[in-house]
Amino acid sequence: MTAMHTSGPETENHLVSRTKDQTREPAMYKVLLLNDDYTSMEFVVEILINIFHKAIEDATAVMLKIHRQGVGLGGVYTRDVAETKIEQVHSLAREKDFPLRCIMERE
Ligand code: TYC
Repeated sequence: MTAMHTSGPETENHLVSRTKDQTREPAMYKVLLLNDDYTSMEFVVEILINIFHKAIEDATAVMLKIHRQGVGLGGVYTRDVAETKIEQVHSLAREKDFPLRCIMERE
């Protein structure tokens, strides 16, 4: 037999039950929207309502924050959900020929 490791839960083919299985919170990621000079304010508000499930008042406030400060928070999600939100935003922006970009950042 070659390259058999000598420790861990399956040593010598015994399945050893762990007495102390760890649980862990999933890593969370901020999805951040970036300002640009061409995407319409109305479109960004629509994105914040339809993709990030914000109320119109919050969506408007976040859009204006991005417009004035360059970046703003869409929401905080697990990695897969954050990746999907970003794809949805970029896909909808491309359909309208807007250059809107968003990024994710581990919390
Ligand atoms: N700066 C854009 C404009 O003046 C509006 C805008 C806001 C664009 C937020 C992108 O993420 C953004 N039309």
